[in-house]
Amino acid sequence: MVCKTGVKYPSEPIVFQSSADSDPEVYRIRGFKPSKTAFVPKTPARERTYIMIKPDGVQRGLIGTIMERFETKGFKLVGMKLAQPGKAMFEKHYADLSGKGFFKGLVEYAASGPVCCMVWEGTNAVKTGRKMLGATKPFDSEPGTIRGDFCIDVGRNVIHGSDSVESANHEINLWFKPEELVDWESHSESWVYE
Ligand code: IDP
Ligand code: MG
Repeated sequence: MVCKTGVKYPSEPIVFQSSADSDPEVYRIRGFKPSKTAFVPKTPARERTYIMIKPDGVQRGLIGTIMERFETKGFKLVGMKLAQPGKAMFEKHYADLSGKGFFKGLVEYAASGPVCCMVWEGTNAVKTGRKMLGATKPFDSEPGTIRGDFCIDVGRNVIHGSDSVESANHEINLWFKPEELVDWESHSESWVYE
């Protein structure tokens, strides 16, 4: 088998190509002709998610603690920066909530201090990231989740995480230039993935 494991963005499934067809020794040992059926990899596609520690999380010194959770989970950090872009950026970021009564306050809160912007990569990173964050309202968040452990009010819920692959792609493009994202191979890859 020839195994292609380079992780690309947007992520591609791992493709295995049989080399046995052209190898008479493999054919002799097996004793039967290799199947022509395509090999379907069982590993789901890798994803990237946009995670942002909001101004309250930054002010309260939670950057290290929150990053540690994603890092020790096994996700790979591919982009990170501190930013304080102003209200217009958050109006774009939260555009889908512009009709909500809390929108103005949300934008003011988000723009009130630096935010820590991150892109984390891994299998099911979007859905898993949401589980790690917990529910939007900290009261509904389970202990063990970030919001469940570190906050009380919905208007000060310390962290943002993309809610779908589509919005992750949109948010990553909004917050990061392509050259700010780093494609690198983690030495732990084979200790995190089967
Ligand atoms: P999410 O952050 O869990 O995706 P959204 O519904 O997308 O939740 O809302 C975005 C952010 O808006 C929340 O994280 C929270 O900071 C704020 N928010 C949501 N609902 C309320 C509310 O009822 N009052 C005040 N702020 C809210
Ligand atoms: Mg949301």
